[in-house]
Amino acid sequence: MSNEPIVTPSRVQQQWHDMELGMFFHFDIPIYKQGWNWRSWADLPAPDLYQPERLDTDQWLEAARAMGARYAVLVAKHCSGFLQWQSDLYPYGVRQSSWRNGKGDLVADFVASCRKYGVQPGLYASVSANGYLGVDNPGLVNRGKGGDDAQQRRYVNLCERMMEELWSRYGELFEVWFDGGAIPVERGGPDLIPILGKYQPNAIVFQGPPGTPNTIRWVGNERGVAPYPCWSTTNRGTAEAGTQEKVFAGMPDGRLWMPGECDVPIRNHEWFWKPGQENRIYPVSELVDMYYASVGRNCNLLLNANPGPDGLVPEADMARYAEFGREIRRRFATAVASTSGEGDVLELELAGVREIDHVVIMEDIRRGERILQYAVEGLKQDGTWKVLCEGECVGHKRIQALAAVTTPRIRLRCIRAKAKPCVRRLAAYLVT
Ligand code: IPT
Repeated sequence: MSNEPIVTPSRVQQQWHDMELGMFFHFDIPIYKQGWNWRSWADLPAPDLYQPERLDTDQWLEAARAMGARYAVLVAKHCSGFLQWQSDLYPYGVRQSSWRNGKGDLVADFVASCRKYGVQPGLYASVSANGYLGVDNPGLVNRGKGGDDAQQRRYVNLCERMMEELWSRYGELFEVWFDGGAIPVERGGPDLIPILGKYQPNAIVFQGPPGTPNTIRWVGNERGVAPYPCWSTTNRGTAEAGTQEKVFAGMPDGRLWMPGECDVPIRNHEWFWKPGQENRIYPVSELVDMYYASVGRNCNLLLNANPGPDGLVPEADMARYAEFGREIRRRFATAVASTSGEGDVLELELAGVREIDHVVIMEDIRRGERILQYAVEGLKQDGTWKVLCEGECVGHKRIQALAAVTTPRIRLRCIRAKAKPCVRRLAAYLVT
């Protein structure tokens, strides 16, 4: 145990952890020009191609609800540079399309549906790439090479105004997403922290520029799998830190609360709709594995939806979200028994000799991630304890499947901790 103060999440980060599941929505003009690559830096899809004729964002939110997502993040501007709101900034967006006579605003529809469904809205608008403006990672003009200060300043100024539009028009946003992060101002990046502070002080920010409050981080892959252990604390986000696995795993003694979010497409490796890929939708068993490897490892799972050119989430995908949501509820709606408490050892009576095959542990993260190593043990008939599972990080939630065991009682034994463990919930389940 050390005398360092224990790092804790902000109030909004606590809310974010409790949500556990979010739905990502990838939709952009390139789905109307299959095969086009924004990095060709030519032949941009003409705005008129954008015709989501049956657009119904309520149907999108039905998908989120069926899965059990409590927040949703819409791609408002992806790498193409096409703006899916009524922007005044440049002539490439919904305003230039004949869809809804140039009056359509996908962001407005999306946020309204989120509010109607009680799902917290979030918006993705990356500043690291823009096909229309010739910008590429890490957010530099000249296709990522930079080298033109005046042009870079114009781009950065435009980004700031873009975010001002997006963050000021649609009410409170729960999450703001920077794909690939945003380079710091000193390196030619946009000055976004004051704009966030002005319009969205409470937003959770994925890969915000260094110094952004309420930041969350990437886990290093788009497969829905967090490393284990995966601490919420770290010293810097992945955006500027490169790709070392140890950064993705966080650091138990990190100074910043910056938990991991696992973003993953539902169609293997495809974020955007493509025709004839219903056979690539992950089966429920794989989605459940992802859930265990994300929510079950102290992260949130942001599962993607890819509405098609008609503006609807395809039926086959809809069915899968519902199936996935049902399976999670089936597994974890009812515990055999649960308890909470403080201290190095916490016992859980199972109300008789019961069969169990899963344990779920949650720390009271308002007091930090205190547990550094633990074992869960079951009482045997001879009165001794048998180790059922072990681990390091618990944090918001740890889910572990066990070989089925019959026992009257289990206990959580903390082997190492930063300070007295505070367990919000220790629960046992019989899932299979
Ligand atoms: C990748 C970015 O490099 C990373 O910073 C993060 O934003 C991630 O996307 C989110 O999925 S790029 C991707 C092609 C791996």
